[in-house]
Amino acid sequence: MRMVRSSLALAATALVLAAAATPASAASPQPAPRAPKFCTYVVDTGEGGCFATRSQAAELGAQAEYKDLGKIWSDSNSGGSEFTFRGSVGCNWRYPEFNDLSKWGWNDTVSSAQGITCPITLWEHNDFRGAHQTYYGYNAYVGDGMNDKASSVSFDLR
Ligand SMILES: [Ca+2]
Repeated sequence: MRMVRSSLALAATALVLAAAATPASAASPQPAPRAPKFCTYVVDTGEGGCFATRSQAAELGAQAEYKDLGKIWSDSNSGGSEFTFRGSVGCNWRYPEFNDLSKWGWNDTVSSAQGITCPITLWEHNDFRGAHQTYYGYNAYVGDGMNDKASSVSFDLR
């Protein structure tokens, strides 16, 4: 999210101008930043949720048989909110549960990604469609081609 595209910068400028032209709106023209959230989804059980702290998120599905498949962040350099995909099945599997990031409010916002147990593939559209890119290990920035575009995630080897 933080790698601001020029269209977003223009929108912010328009907001400032609109606020200046309206005497009643003395509040900050910038929307307040959302507090970071830490989300976990356990594919084996279907349990998922977002929490205020990383340790709360880590408790969800912390059983030994579950592995962290990979993580995504809403900002570059693992900043902003964090989402951990956890499961016991492992790699080379297209988890149908991960076909639509908007289910968790994560559509078109991923800016950094980490393949942990598996490489992580980001897809431009939901249901694993459109442009896609596979990331190995930690990537501080997913690149201009995929920034703020991912709508589904898979862990299949490519
Ligand atoms: Ca998208």
